[in-house]
Amino acid sequence: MSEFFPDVPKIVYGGPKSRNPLEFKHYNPDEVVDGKTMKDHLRFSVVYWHTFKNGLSDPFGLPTAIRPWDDGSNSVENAQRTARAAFEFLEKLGAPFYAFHDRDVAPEGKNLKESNANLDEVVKVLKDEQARTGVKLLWGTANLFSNPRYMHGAATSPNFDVFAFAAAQVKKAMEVTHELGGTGYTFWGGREGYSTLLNTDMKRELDHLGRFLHMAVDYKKQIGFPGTFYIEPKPKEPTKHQYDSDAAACLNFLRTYDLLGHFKLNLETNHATLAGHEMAHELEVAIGANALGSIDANTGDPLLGWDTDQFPTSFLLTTQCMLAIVKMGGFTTGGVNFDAKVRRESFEPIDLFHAHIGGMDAFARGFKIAKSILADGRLGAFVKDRYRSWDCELGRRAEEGEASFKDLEDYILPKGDAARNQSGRQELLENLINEFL
Ligand code: XUL
Ligand code: CO
Repeated sequence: MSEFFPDVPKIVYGGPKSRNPLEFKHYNPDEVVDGKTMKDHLRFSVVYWHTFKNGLSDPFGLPTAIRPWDDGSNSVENAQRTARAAFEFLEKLGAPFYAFHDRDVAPEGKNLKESNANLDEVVKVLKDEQARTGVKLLWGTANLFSNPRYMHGAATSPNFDVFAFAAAQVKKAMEVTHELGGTGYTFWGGREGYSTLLNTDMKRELDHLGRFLHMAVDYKKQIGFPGTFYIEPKPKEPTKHQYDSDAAACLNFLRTYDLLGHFKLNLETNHATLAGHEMAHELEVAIGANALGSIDANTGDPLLGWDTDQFPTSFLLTTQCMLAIVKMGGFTTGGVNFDAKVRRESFEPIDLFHAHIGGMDAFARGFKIAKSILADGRLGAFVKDRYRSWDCELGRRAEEGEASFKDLEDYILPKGDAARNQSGRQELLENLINEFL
């Protein structure tokens, strides 16, 4: 089927020497690494909202995107045609997964009943297209931020009717995600945060969010949805402060409300940098709590202070991501989900292919570099050796909670000022990473 991208062939692996912009240079889906194909290691996913629905407007200008499948109407037919275009794209790209918000795939009706019926009509097409192509749903989610009803938040709205509406919307979004065999369901905070503390009872809003997520956990059990629940941190935008501000804040929230056993984190690079962290930091925080589930792969612009959602092309960035993910043992239900959009000036459909091919290649290359760094072993050995002074009897007891301040005083007093440090060798290690890039 070649209706919407007639000039684009199926994208194949051409190898690093290929000069064809419509071939992969590094991502060879069928190549087996450690008994698993690259396709299964990386689990690439395309997002519906940016790739098929985003007109590329910005706060200063109108949409620029040419999207032949979209007639601009709010009709179910338009949504169904968009779904077919999406699957032609996914099939040609060879992406094994996609992700959506309920309101990306189907238009909102004049009430919830009509919106649900619209969704059902489009889900039929998605189901057929999934069966036809073998493409799977990585995760679904509900858009609890675009409609003006959510101006004060959804699960944290001061308006109880809005809380109830959001609950009903998530209930339906979970049902369709389950029906489509989604491997996960994501909760991004949307407008769960505040613009000013002057009008906000923060503790009460957080309690409401905790209750909301417990109801979601209960409903997950009730319908037998086996997928993973993800929380996606972001510090700001659209609100001044989003409650799920970073990985550590999310983990604290989940522990406080006794939800940690039910959620993993979906970490997004541009959200990490908005929070003042490197993506690698966020990954380490999540992995340390055994809570890394999936990533929204993108990158920000170092000179712009907002969520520019650009496609990741830096091998250093993808290497850092894949080092953490490989060390964790790889993805289970999660994947590399390109929550990224082409620039407003890249308005033609072909730009969507260039963007995804580049992102997939960057991650494939990062994956291979990470594997080489780990196989080389020098980096891991350096870190292990840096802590070797702990590998003594008292060090062991201190780590295991069996030593007191008095024990440590007894140990160190006779040594005098004996604490001799060694160089952290940051520059040496940065050079070592460059050996592999
Ligand atoms: C917003 C963002 C969302 C979530 C899904 O910055 O990342 O698209 O990934 O709601
Ligand atoms: Co995201």
